[in-house]
Amino acid sequence: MDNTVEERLNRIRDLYFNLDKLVDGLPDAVPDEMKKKLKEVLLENEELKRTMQGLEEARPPRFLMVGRTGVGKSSLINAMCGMYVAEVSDVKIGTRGIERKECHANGRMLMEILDSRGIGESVQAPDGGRTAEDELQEEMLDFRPDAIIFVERCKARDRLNEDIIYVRKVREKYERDTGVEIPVLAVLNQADEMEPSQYKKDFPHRKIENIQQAEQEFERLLAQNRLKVIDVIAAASRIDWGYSSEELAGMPEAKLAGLKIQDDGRYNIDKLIDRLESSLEVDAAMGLLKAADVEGVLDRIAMKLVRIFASVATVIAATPIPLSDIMILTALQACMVEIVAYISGEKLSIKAAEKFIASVLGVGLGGNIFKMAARQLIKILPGFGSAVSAAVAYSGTCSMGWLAVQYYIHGVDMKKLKREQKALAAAQ
Ligand SMILES: Nc1nc2c(ncn2[C@@H]2O[C@H](COP(=O)(O)OP(=O)(O)OP(=O)(O)O)[C@@H](O)[C@H]2O)c(=O)[nH]1
Ligand SMILES: [Mg+2]
Repeated sequence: MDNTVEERLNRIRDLYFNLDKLVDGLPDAVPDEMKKKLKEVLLENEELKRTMQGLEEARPPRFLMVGRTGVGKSSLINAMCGMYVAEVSDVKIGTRGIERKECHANGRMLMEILDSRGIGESVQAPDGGRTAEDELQEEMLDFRPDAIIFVERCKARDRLNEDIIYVRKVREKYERDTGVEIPVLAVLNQADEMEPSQYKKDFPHRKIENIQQAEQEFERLLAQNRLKVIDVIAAASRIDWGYSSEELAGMPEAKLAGLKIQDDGRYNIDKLIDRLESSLEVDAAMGLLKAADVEGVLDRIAMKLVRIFASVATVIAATPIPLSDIMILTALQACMVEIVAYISGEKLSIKAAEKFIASVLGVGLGGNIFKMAARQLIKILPGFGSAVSAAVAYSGTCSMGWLAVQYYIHGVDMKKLKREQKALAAAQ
């Protein structure tokens, strides 16, 4: 696998525009009517279209970060990107410490940040000038953030109400001006500082309990002050890059981008990205996935496609499929497996996908594997009567997709996969 993530993402996108060819490439054993039906349901799927368009139009997400100096806003950006991100900032806007920044690494813009530390400065300046809130408001109208990331220290007790009210006002005013309800994610950073603070990794149970208590307490304050958020997530952004902050501050961008993580003290950053991703518009969501942790992005996109294919399977099953036609589900799964393999960097090959399915289901190759696979499917999937239910179509397609992701993207070998699959089936 020598191609870059960027290239592979482009390939997935191109695939969408050739979905009909992919389906046509299914072997002759799959009747033409079935191919026609498959093309229809795939091309009509809005979620698939949105996801693929998101890949096509992926752009760096824009976040408004609100949090007092030193809560770890810059560290959080690094933690999300898994890279030491250079902040290229405009001149300060106004007088209240609002900054507009582009986050760069390896010559690519990963995200845009409007950084506001101006909480607590909503009183009018002595000269009768504009408040920090006014300035932020104006800047937001131009910046058009996709989401607000509201950062506090997990340990903080003071001034929380004041901060929450500030964010609520900013959000409400933006909604009045634009009609847009911006999603807000509350992050309680520096969760590693919670007691017992000597544990920096593998938090013991009582530390996790303390962290969860802080989340609950913050949720209570949010409710009390009527600020609606997507979620409250306690997180840690601590990363040791092998250099002191003074050394980092003086480092040229090219060197910063090449820094490797020496000690990874991140906590809950994955969860945070998931929450953000699911509440952003699709083009920004895809941009976030691309910015965040390049290793994980293929897995996330592949699993997203698997869930979409599983929902396509339920559409197919919505008009109950007689058992004689269950082959259409196997054909759909073969297309899905082919796409997952392709994302992993393999060549497009329906033969390889067929082989994978045959192997998972334990049927021999040769003959009409779709028919055999279908017969096998009937045996292993529970709940078959005379027709396939939507639930079974969904879970069967999901499991097949999950197995393909494990095999192609994570390189898990087939023997191990089959053991896991047996355990899965036994648990059902
Ligand atoms: N222990 C711990 N320290 C953190 C964490 N996140 C940030 N820090 C430290 O907190 C300090 C401030 O972090 P920054 O990321 O510069 O904070 P900031 O919010 O960007 O600050 P301003 O740019 O001044 O507004 C630095 O010394 C970081 O190393 C964390 O999750 N855990
Ligand atoms: Mg900063």
